[in-house]
Amino acid sequence: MDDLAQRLLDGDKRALARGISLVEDDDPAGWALVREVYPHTGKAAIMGLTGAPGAGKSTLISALTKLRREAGREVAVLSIDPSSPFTHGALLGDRIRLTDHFLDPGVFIRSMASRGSLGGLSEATLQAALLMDAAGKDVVLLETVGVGQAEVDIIDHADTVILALMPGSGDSIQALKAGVMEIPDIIVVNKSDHPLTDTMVREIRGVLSLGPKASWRVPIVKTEAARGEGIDELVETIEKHREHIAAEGTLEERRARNLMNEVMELAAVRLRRKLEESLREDESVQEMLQQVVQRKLDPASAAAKLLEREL
Ligand SMILES: Nc1nc2c(ncn2[C@@H]2O[C@H](COP(=O)(O)OP(=O)(O)OP(=O)(O)O)[C@@H](O)[C@H]2O)c(=O)[nH]1
Ligand SMILES: [Mg+2]
Repeated sequence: MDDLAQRLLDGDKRALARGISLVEDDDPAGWALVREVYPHTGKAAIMGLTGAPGAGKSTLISALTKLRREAGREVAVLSIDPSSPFTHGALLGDRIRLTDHFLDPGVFIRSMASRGSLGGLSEATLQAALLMDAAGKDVVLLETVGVGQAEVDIIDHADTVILALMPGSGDSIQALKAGVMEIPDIIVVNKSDHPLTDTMVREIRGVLSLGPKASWRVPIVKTEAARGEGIDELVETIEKHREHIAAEGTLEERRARNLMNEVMELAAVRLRRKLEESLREDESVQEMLQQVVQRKLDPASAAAKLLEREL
C-alpha cells in the first residue's frame, strides 16, 4: 500500500492534512488515496451543522467536541465556506472558535473554501470526510455557513443535519417556511440567553407543523453554546436521532442515496468535461455544431450523436 495511505490509516494527522489538500486541489493522487482507503470508511458518525453567519455554529461544535473528547472519542471538524475565495485554512482563526482544541492531538481541524475541484465543493467535502473517517475519527463535524439549499447539499453527506438558529433572525425561519432548505433533523436555537428565545421556538414549531408528518419529529433544542448550556441535551438528541435512523433503516438508506448521488455527480462532471473537450478539439464535432447553426441538424439529434460517440 502507498505510504501516504498507510500513514493516514494509522491516524497520522499530517498524512490526513496532506490527503485533504490533494483532494481539494483535485490532484489525481487525492483520488487515488481515497480509492485506497475507501474500504476502511463508514465507521464515523458524520454530523452537519448549518445556519446563518454568527448563529454560533462553531461555538456549538467546540462544545460538542469537548463532550465527545471527554467520552474518549476522536473528533474531526471541517468548516466549509461556500462563499469564500480563501482556502487552506486561511479563515481558521476567525471562523472556527476551536482554540481550546487546537493542541489536542485527538482533534483534527480543517477549513475549506469554494474551489474549482472536480464536482465542486460538495464532492470535495465528501472526499475530505471519507479521509477523516479512514483516519479513525469517530465523529466528523461539518460546518457550513448559510441557510440555502446549496449549503444543505454540501452537508447532505452527514448522517444527521442540524440547523443552528439564533433568536431574532427571521431570515432563517423564512428559509424554512419557503422550502428554500430541506427540513433538518434537529433544530438548535442557540443564544438562549436572548429574551426572544421562546418566541423563536414557537415560531419554528409553527413552521414545522405545516410540513409533512414524518416518523421523526424534528426536535428543537435550546442552547447557550458559549457557556456550554444545553449541550448535554443536544448530544442526547443527536444520539436519539442516530438510533432512530439506524432502527428504521434510514441510516443505510440515506448513505446509499448520498453515495449514489455522489457517483452520478462525479460521472456527470467527468462526462461534461469530456464533451467540452471534444467540442474544443474534435473537428467533426465542430462541423456537426455548424450544421446545427445552419439549421441542417436539430440540437437534440446533435446531442444524441455526441453522447453516442462518448458512451
Ligand atoms: N450571547 C451568546 N453569544 C454566543 C452564544 N454562542 C455563541 N455566541 C457568540 O456568537 C458569536 C458567533 O459565534 P460563532 O460560533 O463564531 O458563530 P458561527 O455560526 O460559527 O459564525 P460563522 O462561522 O462566522 O458563520 C461569537 O461571538 C460567540 O461568542 C450564546 O449561546 N450566547
Ligand atoms: Mg463558524
